[in-house]
Amino acid sequence: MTDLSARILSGDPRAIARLITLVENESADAIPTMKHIYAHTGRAHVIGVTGVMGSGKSSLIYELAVVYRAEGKKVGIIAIDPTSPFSGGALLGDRIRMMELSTDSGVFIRSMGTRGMMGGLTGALYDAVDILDAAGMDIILIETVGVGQDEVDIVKIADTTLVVLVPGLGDSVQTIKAGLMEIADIFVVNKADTPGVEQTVAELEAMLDLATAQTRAIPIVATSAKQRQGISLLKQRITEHSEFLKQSKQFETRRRQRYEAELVEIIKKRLLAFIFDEATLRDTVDRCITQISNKQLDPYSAADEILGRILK
Ligand SMILES: Nc1nc2c(ncn2[C@@H]2O[C@H](COP(=O)(O)OP(=O)(O)O)[C@@H](O)[C@H]2O)c(=O)[nH]1
Ligand SMILES: [Mg+2]
Repeated sequence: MTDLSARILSGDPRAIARLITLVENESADAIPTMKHIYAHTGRAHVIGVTGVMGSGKSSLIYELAVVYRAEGKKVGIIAIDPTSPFSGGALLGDRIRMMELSTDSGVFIRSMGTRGMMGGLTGALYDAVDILDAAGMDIILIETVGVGQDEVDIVKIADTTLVVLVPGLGDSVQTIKAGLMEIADIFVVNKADTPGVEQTVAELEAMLDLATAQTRAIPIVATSAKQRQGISLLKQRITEHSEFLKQSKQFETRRRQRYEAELVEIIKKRLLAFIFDEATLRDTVDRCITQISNKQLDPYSAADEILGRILK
């Protein structure tokens, strides 16, 4: 047991922050601790919150956290900020309200940047979730801005995925990407204090009626994070989804998918490190690159050769 492991398991926020920084930096120093704490993971309910910028994801997360805290639950929050190369650099707008929570010892808030990270954020995000889980968080909320692959990847990590929409974007529902529709376990129509909420909910309902092969009706919850309305109902729907997962055995299926994705990330990272490392196949890689530039070799054949070296 490393000293850091013991501190993580006791829920020490400084230790949590330090270990997340280590995994973000892909430091080998994190690995012994990650191994030690792993047996203590798997308890937390992981909630992914995705949707377009400005739809109120951070505000909703804040309000949900308040509701969970009122029940005595410990809450971990991870905000994924694709624009920030720095850890700890939360979007400014989120900060003011989140600051209020950050003085609560039952809440841990972390922003993780994706830009400039080799191989993206995914590996570090799996680790961060495990760290918060081992540190005793009952609920882990992950905010992702709905851009690129992020919102689709979130389903691999989250037990429950919330897709947040807002009224007043006219044909917003129609323009939601198919991928985003499919990942929703619960739809949230936030900013219900603004005009057009009924229409958006109706459009969503109509669209969900058309969707085929559903094993469960996808709930739609209208909320106003601003006026603190619909938050308890949203929490209730999340709890119901969690119960549904457990009863239908989908919980296990989803968790297995998450563990597979996590394993893939680790193996991918190690394999690439092995291939491109100075000490192992770097010379072969450099020679292949030279031959590729001279058109003596194509990249596929080069990959065959390099992988052949590992597999033999
Ligand atoms: N009217 C209204 N504004 C909201 C509501 N929720 C959030 N906002 C505002 O919408 C803006 C974006 O909110 P934020 O939580 O940062 O959205 P995010 O980008 O999805 O995280 C902020 O100015 C919030 O104050 C709501 O329910 N009603
Ligand atoms: Mg936000």
